[in-house]
Amino acid sequence: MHGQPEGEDAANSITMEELQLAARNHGMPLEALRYDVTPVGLHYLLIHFDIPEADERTWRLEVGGQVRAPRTLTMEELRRRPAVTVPVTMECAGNGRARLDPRPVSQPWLEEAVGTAEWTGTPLRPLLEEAGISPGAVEVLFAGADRGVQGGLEQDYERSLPLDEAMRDEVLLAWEINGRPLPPQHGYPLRLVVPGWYGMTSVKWLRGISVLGEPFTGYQQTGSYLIHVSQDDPGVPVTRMAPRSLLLPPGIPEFESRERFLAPGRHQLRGRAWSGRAPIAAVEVSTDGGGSWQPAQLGPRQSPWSWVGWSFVWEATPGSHQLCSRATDEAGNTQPLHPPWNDGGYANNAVQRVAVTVRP
Ligand SMILES: Nc1nc2c(c(=O)[nH]1)N[C@H]1C(S)=C(S)[C@@H](COP(=O)(O)O)O[C@H]1N2
Ligand SMILES: [Mo]
Repeated sequence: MHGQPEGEDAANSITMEELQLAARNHGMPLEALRYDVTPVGLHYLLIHFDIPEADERTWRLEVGGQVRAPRTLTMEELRRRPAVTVPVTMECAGNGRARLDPRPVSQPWLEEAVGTAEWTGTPLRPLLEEAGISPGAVEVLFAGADRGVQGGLEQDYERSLPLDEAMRDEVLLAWEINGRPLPPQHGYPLRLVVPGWYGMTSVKWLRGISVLGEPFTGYQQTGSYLIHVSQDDPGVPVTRMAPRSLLLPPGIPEFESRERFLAPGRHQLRGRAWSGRAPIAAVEVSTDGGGSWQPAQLGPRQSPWSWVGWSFVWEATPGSHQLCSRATDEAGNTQPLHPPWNDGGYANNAVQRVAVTVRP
């Protein structure tokens, strides 16, 4: 569970613990929304414990559990398997957490915990098929080589997927990002990539895959990543990304407030939109804080798993404006104007608000 800041300043003051997390992990600067594929150093980063020591020459991936033929693979053996490269938009489930009131204490993301990378790796499914999944298997567990204490429990970072989700064609064991070996912070030498799901599913520093006959009950599955709206709520697991759109902030920023300044006249507003639940159907833009909405133009789709670009022509008039964008996916999911609260601060896809002053 996550704590909550107490007292009058709770809504505004960041705690030292939140600052420590924010200084280790970082978001994607929103101006990087201009790139179809996020340059590696600008992709967001979330690491629960420490980056583990790893050497690809001695790295081993253990595949076992409820399978006929358990095996151990070296990186060389993995690289000899068929490889694919897929652009995937990944977002942290805690994105938007710091906008909630009261604010759950954890990594205090605003809306920048996202990035799109081209991952190269081998599909997981054939590997599981070769291992021979036993009848009665229900989940697949993925273990990282990083270890720490969270919620009072010492643990390896481990997450599971239902068997049918793990067997989807797009699930990859990846060793490259944007055409280069994974850097230490993104999971070197091997990570799982589960397109469409929030980031916690894509286990980094992957050292073990275990087929389970019972659902996994470890901390990152049952003590975390559940949407609870009250104390007695058993909670709903966090799974696929809710639709979200972001606006590339126009003009120039003020250093501290990040408020934008821009000249009057015609401006092309640009941004990105994604959903892990269904393709993006529409993006709308508001220049009055969500009072009225107009359709944006959608750009070409790069891959079913990556964001789409959008644009909108704005005739900016002098004065103060609040720019917002709102995405809707083909399943009819859309972004709320105000964030729905939950105690872990997950999946807050409320519309972004960008304050702009238009002046000559
Ligand atoms: N082993 C391990 N895998 C992990 C994590 C972690 O702390 N340890 N963090 C998860 C979370 S919460 C997110 S959002 C993504 C972030 O991936 P990135 O840092 O490559 O962007 O990795 C996931 N995989
Ligand atoms: Mo995350």
